[in-house]
Amino acid sequence: MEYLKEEKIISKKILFTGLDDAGKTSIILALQREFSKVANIQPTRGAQRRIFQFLGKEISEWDLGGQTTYRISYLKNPDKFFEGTEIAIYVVDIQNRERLAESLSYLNDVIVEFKKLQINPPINIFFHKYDPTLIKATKDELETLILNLKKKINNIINYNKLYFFETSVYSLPSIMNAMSEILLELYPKSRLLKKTIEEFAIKLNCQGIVVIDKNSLIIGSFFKDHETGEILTRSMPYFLTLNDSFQLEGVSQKNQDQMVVHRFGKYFLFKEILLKESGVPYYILIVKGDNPWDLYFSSKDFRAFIQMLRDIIYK
Ligand SMILES: Nc1nc2c(ncn2[C@@H]2O[C@H](COP(=O)(O)OP(=O)(O)OP(=O)(O)O)[C@@H](O)[C@H]2O)c(=O)[nH]1
Ligand SMILES: [Mg+2]
Repeated sequence: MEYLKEEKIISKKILFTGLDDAGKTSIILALQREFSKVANIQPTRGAQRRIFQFLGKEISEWDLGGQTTYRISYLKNPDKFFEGTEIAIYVVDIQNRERLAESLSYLNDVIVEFKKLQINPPINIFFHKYDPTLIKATKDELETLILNLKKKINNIINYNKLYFFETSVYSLPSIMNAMSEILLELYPKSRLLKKTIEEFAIKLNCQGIVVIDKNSLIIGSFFKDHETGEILTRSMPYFLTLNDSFQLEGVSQKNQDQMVVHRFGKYFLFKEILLKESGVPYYILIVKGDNPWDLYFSSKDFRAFIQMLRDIIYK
């Protein structure tokens, strides 16, 4: 009880809700790069909670299993399940057209409970299963569907903080970008992080930088242009996965280890960075078009940059 009380004060509650089979748990697992679990996913039983760190603060993540019996119990006990929500993520399976109306109706039920509890968290609606293959086959149809859904939601639901995203577990950047944007909103210091990263990139003539944490959440980035941003965000999950696989194989990662990929005449440099002894690792991916790159991560400027990140995140 004491623990719960304390947790309530120090951690921020983020709530995943929506119908069963919408893809909530898959999104959470994909961010953790638990792909074998994503492939064998089972319906979530009741409320599953996990605590994780984001920018040095605790986030308490609630994944509410969406089967009817559970949904009824959440609506009956809103103070147990919805109370204290600081961010809500409402997942809609856009491929299941037959259940769209049911999904919007439950969204409305959740909002009614929020209002009764007198809480007003941002509700981020994920139009999920917006798969790359589907976009290829039926782009116009999909766009019309999303547009109509947004209109409908805005018409039938009276809530001042609704935000929309299109996501798919088959496009990791879609989830990474959405979740990062949503979580960074919680941290006023995220603007300072962005500025620091930008200044460092310009000073060292980098074309792009992404700083990301263990949960695939982007904590800041800078891109010279849109194309560089696309390449970096698209390749980041693979660098992370490759890095995971080295660790799984028991290959110890020494501090000076880095991965370098040469492509399009550019150097992509990836490195794990520890901002705190025994703390969670962060990762940095840099793209530089020219030399010198070999001693890059041991440069004085790089060390100063890391120190600045450390100061912003932990002080
Ligand atoms: N095509 C496609 N399928 C997905 C996507 N995300 C999840 N799925 C599939 O959707 C099904 C349900 O996924 P879950 O993550 O278990 O859904 P959930 O919302 O957690 O369901 P409950 O726990 O019952 O509330 C699984 O078969 C997933 O493989 C996606 O982006 N695209
Ligand atoms: Mg689930």
